[in-house]
Amino acid sequence: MVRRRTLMKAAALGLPLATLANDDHVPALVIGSGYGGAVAALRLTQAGIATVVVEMGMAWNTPGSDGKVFCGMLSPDQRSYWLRTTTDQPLGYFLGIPVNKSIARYTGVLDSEKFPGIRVYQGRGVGGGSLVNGGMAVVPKRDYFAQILPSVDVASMYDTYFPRANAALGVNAIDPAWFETADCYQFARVSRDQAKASGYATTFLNNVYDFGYMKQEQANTVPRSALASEVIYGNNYGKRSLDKTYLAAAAATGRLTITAQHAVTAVAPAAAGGYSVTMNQLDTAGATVATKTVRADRVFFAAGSVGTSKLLVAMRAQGRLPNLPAAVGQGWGNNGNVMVARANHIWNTTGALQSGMPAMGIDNWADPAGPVFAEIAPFPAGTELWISLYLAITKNPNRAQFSWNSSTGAVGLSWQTAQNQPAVNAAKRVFDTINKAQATVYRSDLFGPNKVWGDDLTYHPLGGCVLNQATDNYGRLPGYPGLYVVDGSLIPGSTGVNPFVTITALAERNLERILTTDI
Ligand code: FAE
Repeated sequence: MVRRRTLMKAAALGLPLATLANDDHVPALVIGSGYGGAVAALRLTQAGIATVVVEMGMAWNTPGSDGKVFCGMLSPDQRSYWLRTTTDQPLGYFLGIPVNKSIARYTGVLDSEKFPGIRVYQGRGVGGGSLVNGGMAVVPKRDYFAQILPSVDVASMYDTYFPRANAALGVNAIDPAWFETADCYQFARVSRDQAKASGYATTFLNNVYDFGYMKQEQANTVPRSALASEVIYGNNYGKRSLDKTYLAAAAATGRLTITAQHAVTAVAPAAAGGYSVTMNQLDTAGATVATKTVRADRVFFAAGSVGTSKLLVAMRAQGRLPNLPAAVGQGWGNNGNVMVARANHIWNTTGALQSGMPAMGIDNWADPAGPVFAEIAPFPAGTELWISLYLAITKNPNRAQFSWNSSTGAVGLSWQTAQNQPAVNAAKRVFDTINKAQATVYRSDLFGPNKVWGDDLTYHPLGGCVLNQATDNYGRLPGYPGLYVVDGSLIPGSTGVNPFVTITALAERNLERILTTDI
């Protein structure tokens, strides 16, 4: 079992960190510590099952030489990116000039994983995407959820599992009166007023960032985080990331251990029963310092849409899990993500101070000619730029597949940038209308020289191991009792809103069933 001394030492720091040793045997092993993994960790440990979460990224609990755990967005250092020597900002240009900078290669918190047709941004560390995301906690539209996951009972999701997820995630609503006066949301008010004047409705977005803390930031009574341009490289304060919610609650049961900086490379049936799980222990430069194999009675795949899909496709191709269904690796999508920015008139100032946490979206989802749900995104550069930025979520029907490439020994993703054209078309309808009504133009200098659309990146990878296709209706992998998928790979490429509440609620539903019938 897990070495007790290490465990106790680390527990004093808050997280029950412990390093697995070769040949350890564990009842339940969870691969990855994002939303799906954190739900599995909490519900398994609450049910009395000792659970080990294996996470390839770091436990972000130690301040750097600047006294902070995470680096700021305006001064990225090695902590910002996963194993890169230059930053890869979503907006990589300004006035058409590249703005990325050199950094030391390090196991940083944000991964920009490059496939031929798309860059997929993902969190790396204990807490997964919750460490780097915008915190927007949005329940999908009920009729759209019913369309994308027809095998799931919709009433139980909306009556039980979405509320359960929101409560455990610590979701809170912004005070609308404060929103109207806060300097840090001037950018959102400008975009809202322009949307309204162009015939579009807007809606407040809930968040897991503590809006009470943000009010104090605005009042200058606490150290700033969202108001200090912190978001995609981590928040030093204010954010209820999973290490403070689900994982902390799992730790409180006394049955959780977390093995950080270990990347799982193989899962296969073990002769002695259960599954053998092989992993590489990584140093902060990403080098393997040890390889270990442990045995687990049950394995929960929670490495995210890309991580889980890559691992399962490789295991099938390598003959370690040869009977996985053909649907494993299929049905991947980018949630229709596309980014765009508009240039405002000189009198429409968006504010030098902008909260890193978005709080409002333009809701044009009901438009049958091109549904769009566009988050009004901050551009927290610390100076007035007159820019209105948006992340549009659209109903792009295109999907891609993961497949094993025997010559490179790696798993590839077939997505082509051109497959994102339906997303661009839908977003263009909305923002052309706003530009026309406002007599404004697009910024064409931020995503590349003369490039209006940020169409080659996504923050919302979904699918690859779709519920009721690649798994049964609760995430069980057919033919392999004791193997489960619990993360965003279950969702077929689209959820119409920012995805983590959907991922969390679906994991809650599936874990409840798995615990009552399998364990
Ligand atoms: P995820 O959270 O990605 O966790 C997977 C974990 O597994 C990661 O910690 C990996 O390091 C780890 N892992 C991967 N492979 C391995 C391996 N082989 N061995 C061990 N560990 C491994 O998966 N969503 C919203 O709803 N609202 C937002 O405001 C929002 N903003 C975002 C902003 C950014 C910059 C990004 C990148 C994402 C954003 N998202 C947002 C998306 C959201 O974070 C994402 O859908 C979830 O984190 C996905 O949850 P999963 O559990 O699927």
